[in-house]
Amino acid sequence: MQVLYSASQQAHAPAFEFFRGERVPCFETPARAEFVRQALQARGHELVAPQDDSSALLLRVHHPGYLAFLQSAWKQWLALDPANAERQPFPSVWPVRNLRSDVEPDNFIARLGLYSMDNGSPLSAGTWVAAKAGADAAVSAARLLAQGARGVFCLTRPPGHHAGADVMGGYCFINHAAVAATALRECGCQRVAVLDVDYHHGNGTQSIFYERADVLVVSLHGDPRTEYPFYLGHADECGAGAGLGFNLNLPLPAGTPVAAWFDALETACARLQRFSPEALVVSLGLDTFAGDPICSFKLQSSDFVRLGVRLRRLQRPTVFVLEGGYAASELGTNAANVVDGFEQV
Ligand code: SP5
Ligand code: ZN
Repeated sequence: MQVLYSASQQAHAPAFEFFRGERVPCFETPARAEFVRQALQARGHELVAPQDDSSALLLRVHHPGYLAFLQSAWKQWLALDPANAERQPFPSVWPVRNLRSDVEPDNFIARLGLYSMDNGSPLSAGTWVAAKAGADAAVSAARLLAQGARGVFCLTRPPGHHAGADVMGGYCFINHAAVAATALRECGCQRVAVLDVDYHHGNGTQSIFYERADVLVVSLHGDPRTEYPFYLGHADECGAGAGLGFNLNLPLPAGTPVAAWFDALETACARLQRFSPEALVVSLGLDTFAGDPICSFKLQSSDFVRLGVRLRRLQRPTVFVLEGGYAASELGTNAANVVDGFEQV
């Protein structure tokens, strides 16, 4: 399988995030992509550099004000104080409920809060460059599918599925899966489906397509009553307006056994087949792995082969977009297992 990879995706390298009130080393590291790259190359998959510029398409997924902020955020942070080069900005105030989000404040931290859903999306000097490279990869992947590829893998990081039209969150800045789906629609696919198998609900992807019937979003994830992102991902969220019936959430309790996870995958696959998409985007979070340090599903490395086999049986041209997965040293094996399962059938 062709693997879209850009070395720019390593440019996003913040040092810290917050966990239980402490500043801890980031779980989402450049090493993750390196493990995936090495494993895929070792199994004979070909690395391809993204050839497309996603700039125009990005404006169909994200709001211009958000993109402008993201693109210049580090420069703005340094403008406050050159010593900030060695520090990280975190939001500390958010325009919740009856506060106004229609006026962009002048204060940088206030703008960061306006465009964030949490304090869990650490920024660094290379964040924009890395996330943009992921978007370029997503557009290139769509083009490769349009040219006849059956499967393409986007080795994106930072991940993307928590990023909404105008908000970053959960280590995500640009929603690469949404970019891929939008690019596929543009390539002439009438119906595109997104299947999100990350441990966490892909709130950004759901929100972006919530009122659309041409992009079905199906997600299997930890129940938001106990799991991040907490405020979206319940089973009664079915889409709205023209999109009513085109969003399916399958929340599962933390600790769900492997057999029950694959049962839910069957439910997801049945909905996908009824929709009969001309292309499929898989938000491939590998944080469902039993060894993941921040998640609580139980998949073993061999289960990722089974996932790949099942996805191939859908018989849809498929773009895999890497999302979460924090057991870094096993991430390569798990990603390559999905790809090999997909190509085995
Ligand atoms: C893309 C992706 O996987 N983003 C995940 C963001 C999760 N951020 C919140 C982390 C909360 C960690 N809770 C750990 C509980 C450990 N028992
Ligand atoms: Zn996740």
